[in-house]
Amino acid sequence: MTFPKDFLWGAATASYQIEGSRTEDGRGECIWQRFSHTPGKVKNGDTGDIACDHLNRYAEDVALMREIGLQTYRFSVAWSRVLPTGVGTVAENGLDFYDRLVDELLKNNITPFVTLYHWDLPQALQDNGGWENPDSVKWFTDYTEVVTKALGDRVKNWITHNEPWCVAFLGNMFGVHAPGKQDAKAAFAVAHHLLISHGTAMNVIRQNVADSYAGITLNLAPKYPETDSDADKKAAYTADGIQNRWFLDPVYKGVYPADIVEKASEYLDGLDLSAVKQAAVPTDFLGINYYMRGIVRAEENPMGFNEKMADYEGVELTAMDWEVYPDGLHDILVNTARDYDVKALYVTENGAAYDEPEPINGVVEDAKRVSYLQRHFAAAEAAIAQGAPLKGYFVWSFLDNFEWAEGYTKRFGITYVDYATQKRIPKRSSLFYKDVIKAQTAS
Ligand code: IFM
Repeated sequence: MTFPKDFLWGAATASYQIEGSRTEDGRGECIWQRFSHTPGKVKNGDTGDIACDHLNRYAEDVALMREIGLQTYRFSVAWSRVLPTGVGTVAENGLDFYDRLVDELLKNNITPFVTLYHWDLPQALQDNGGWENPDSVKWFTDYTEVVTKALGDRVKNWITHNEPWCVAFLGNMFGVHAPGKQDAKAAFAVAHHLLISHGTAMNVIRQNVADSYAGITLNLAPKYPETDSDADKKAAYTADGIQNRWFLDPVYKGVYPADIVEKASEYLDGLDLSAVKQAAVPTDFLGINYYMRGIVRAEENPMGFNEKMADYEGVELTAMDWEVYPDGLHDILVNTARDYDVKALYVTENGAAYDEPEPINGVVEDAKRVSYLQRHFAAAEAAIAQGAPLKGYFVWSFLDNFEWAEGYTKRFGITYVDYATQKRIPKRSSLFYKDVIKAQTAS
């Protein structure tokens, strides 16, 4: 493989998934704390109370990043660690943690990419309507003000939101993520306010951070028609509209896709859709999280389609039962660059969960993940050759961690975490990644 010399190689995590989040440490409760402590919501009753204890072990973790050779690290800030009730008084000790983390990264020559919102809304704000409340735009803008003022002298790379589709639909329509609502109207309202708040936060970042480099991360999935029939093609276009265009069009064109507005009209009542023009503040880059494709066929139901993610025989699956489909990464990178005015693209997440063997001689042999990454890197390389302006790649994830509703049952890390002892143990994939980075950055 040959990537451009200035290509950035990194790994990603998120606050609630690794830090350890107890209110005793001064942070305010967040919606994932409430959700995971509610019986029946997360497998085995797992919570993020301790997670990877990164809050106390961040220096050791940064040393490990350096050992792998990571050039960049994407992490998120826990809103309620900085502002325990989401607004108002800043918890200085919370902010200090990120201050120390950033300094440690820079000391080790690792460039931080900071995500402002990766799903852990302060519970106090949820109690006040959460992202359904139009005031959420201001709450998020004010929070962005606090964080960028504190870290913006050293952090140049900012991501406003992580995967707003998941926040809106997994959290509010399907109820499998916090806050656990099952209300389609609420989900569309949440998506609307997330999009507008992306734009208002972009303006704050521009104001507070000299030489800022900022964008948003979307979980995009290419949608393929099951057959060549016109009906299936149309259905695939609709599926693309709901997951991809619903977010891309506002961010890059300032409008919602008309076909989906029409199809989803019953859920959009009461929203001022034109306000989404505020989302179209020019970005420096788009982050794409890629995990899966959709295979779509026409069906007679309100949305006109049915989508499957590889529920057929013989297909290669990860432990999440997600199909391994590297070509989808190639396609989504090339198609997004073709259809939208993106200046640069980053794979801000890609990786896989597998049932891992026990460590042998201090290494976890995760051959499947090595092969997964190898093939996805090759797909990314092919997309660059076709003109996609891909500038970097963040493997998900640096550490095994709290995989939301799956708790600790799914391990995505290139580093194994023994949760009983908090020992970090390298997986073969981190050694493979180290070799890739070394080869690609050798001058
Ligand atoms: O763990 C998540 C991450 O928080 C967001 N993107 C998908 C990952 C795997 O499910």
